[in-house]
Amino acid sequence: MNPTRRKLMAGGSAILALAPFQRALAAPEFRYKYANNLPPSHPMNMRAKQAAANILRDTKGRFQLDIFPSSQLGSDTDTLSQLRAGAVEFFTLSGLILSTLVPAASISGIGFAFPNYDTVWKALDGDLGAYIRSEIQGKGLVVMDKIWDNGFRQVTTSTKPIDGPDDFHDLKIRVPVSPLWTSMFKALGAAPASINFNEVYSSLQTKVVDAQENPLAIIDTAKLYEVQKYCSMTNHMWDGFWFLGNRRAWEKLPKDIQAVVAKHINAAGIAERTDVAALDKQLQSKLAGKGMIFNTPAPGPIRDALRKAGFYTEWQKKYGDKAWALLEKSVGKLA
Ligand code: X2X
Repeated sequence: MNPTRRKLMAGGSAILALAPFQRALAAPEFRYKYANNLPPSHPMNMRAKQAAANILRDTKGRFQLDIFPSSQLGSDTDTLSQLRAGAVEFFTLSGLILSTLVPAASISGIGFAFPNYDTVWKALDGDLGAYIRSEIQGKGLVVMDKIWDNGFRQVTTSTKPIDGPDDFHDLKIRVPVSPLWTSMFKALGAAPASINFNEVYSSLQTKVVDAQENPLAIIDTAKLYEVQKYCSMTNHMWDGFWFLGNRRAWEKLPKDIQAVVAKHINAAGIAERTDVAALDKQLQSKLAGKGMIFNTPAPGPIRDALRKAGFYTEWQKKYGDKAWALLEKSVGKLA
């Protein structure tokens, strides 16, 4: 042990005096904000926290990722603007909401397109995902390779279960701010209201709307069961979060730091997919224990209602034949 160190260890006050100096030495060169709309207990935030720790370790303290869950920095709509302006460096956003900037990004949310997770990951880690990412990059944003899971979405209401397409008629249902969501629920005859996620709990509580739709992991972690009675397992669409970055902020990072950040973010995304799928299997009984009443309507009649309303042909036209062919290559004929 060198003499200085021995002296420091001998006197507690000397160690205390050194503490601020150590902090200054350890100050990260880059400190970036990552914003998202989900509660801290959701697997997305749990895994992001791990990724942040791994990144700090592997960059030897040069890069610190500060996580802002629960829309602390603003609604999704606001945060997308902040990301583009560089006020926030990273943001996870549903492709469906991102479609307000990148129209192609909502194609993964087409109603009843994906029968299961296998098909989802093959498409999103394959050609369809590559196409969507190139469209996102075309709008000047950075996007990580691996999309994170939100999940298969289920309908909750405070009024009645959804047994078939007729139960959607005039249903006051909250949908995220996205043309595809509004179009789909209008096609089912519902009365959708576009509301950002940070206002969903209070909108349900004050009965601005009677219903909403989200995967079980969100119904649980955002405590929507406190303000909703019925949960109908419609599995009407799959949804995922692209991990987006501000391009100028990204390009400021040295290549070796970029590589460490991308590696740990993508690995966390893969782990988060497994977490959400596992939760999906357990949560029905947990939520039933909290008083939610579950039912599972047949998907066929709801899908037929969408088809009859022209939903698939309308969106095929909007996305264009190239994008639609990439989707159908993974999931089969839709229209
Ligand atoms: O807003 C929602 O419902 C949520 C949390 O699922 C999305 O981010 C799309």
